[in-house]
Amino acid sequence: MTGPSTPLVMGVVNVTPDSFSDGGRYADPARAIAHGRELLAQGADILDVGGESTRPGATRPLLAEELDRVVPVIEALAAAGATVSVDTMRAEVAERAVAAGARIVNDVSGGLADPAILDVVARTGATYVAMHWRAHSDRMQQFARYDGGVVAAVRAELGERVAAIRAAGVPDDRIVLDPGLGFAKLAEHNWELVRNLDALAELGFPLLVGGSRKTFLGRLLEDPAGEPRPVGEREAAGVALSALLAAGLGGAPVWCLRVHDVRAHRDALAVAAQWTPAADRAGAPEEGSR
Ligand code: PMM
Repeated sequence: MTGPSTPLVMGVVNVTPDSFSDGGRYADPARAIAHGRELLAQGADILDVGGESTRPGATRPLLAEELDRVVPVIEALAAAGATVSVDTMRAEVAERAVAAGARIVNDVSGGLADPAILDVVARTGATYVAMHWRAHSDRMQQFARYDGGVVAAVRAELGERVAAIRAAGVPDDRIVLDPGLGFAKLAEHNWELVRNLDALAELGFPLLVGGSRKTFLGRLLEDPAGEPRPVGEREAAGVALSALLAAGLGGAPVWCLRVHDVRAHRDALAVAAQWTPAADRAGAPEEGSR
């Protein structure tokens, strides 16, 4: 998989009662399907369907709950022609999701939570997104310590995940890596990572970045009393981040951006694309036009 010059846009479809970013708005499958269709119409390249909230402090759903949430939504969106990704840490959910039409398994634990997920990925031929992760969300912030520097640690730990993923039989051209913004990270760790994506790109895989609406943006925009900007009011900062990453300011190309408001981020990418070579630019003028 080679990175295009403009990143792909992955639209988030959280089928959860408690996600921090969209707090249960699409918990009902019918509403989640309608939301997914809307994101497709806004220009999403991939729809990421998840049934487990990973917001800091979240507790895990039962396996049966997670399956009930995601399988009907994946079936409907894949049937509507979407490229669907399943956001899960569980092998069984990954297996059922691929059977329902998902082509990408997005595992925020990079195979650490349920190592059998790697066998499912190898067997089914799915593309695998391995995110940097240290612990489940109820205790992950205890692990936000990086004595030798966050970039070196994330790079080394993702490198270990790549070894495990390869050992399970997943070919390199189906592996994508993700720095895991907000997962066992303090605000400054996230900024350090987005400024140094070149170090992660050196591992040799496409990169996916998910910064949309996260706490580090809320902290950046905190009010004079030190209160973080509420989650629903962080979109503009996330859009700015997407534009800067798409323009290459992360130090390496980004293959895909995981976002909530697809239309706003698409607009940002259209602006950033004005700095890429004309041949790669969507909407580049035909020869002779002015
Ligand atoms: N973040 C969340 C969930 N899934 N998957 C990947 N690959 N990368 C991320 O950064 C990521 C993810 C948490 O955000 P949400 O609650 O808004 O979905």
